[in-house]
Amino acid sequence: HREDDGNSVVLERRKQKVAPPPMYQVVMLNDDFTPMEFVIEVLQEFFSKDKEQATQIMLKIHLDGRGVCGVYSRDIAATKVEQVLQAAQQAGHPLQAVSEPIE
Ligand code: NFA
Repeated sequence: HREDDGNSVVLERRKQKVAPPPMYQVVMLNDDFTPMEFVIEVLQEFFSKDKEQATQIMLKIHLDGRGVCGVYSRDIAATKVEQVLQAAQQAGHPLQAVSEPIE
């Protein structure tokens, strides 16, 4: 309840900003058949990782069973999953990916 000095207009407007959209992580799952190099290429092409980042994520998935490839809005995350599944199917690899809300 402070005096209106004109600045309050700007300050109140900031409080009216809408909530950010919920974010989703794209998780890739390990399997015994998809070549490591294919996973690295997918991470570079669809998740904008450089070779070093892509290799680290691939190895994390290989060792832990799953790994986060990126965090996006719901629609973008769903598109990333589709792109991975289509590329894997095209190449004849069983690579799987899912999107899930971040906790
Ligand atoms: N586990 C696979 C292999 O040894 C590599 C892989 C990593 C597959 C990450 C899927 C995801 N060829």
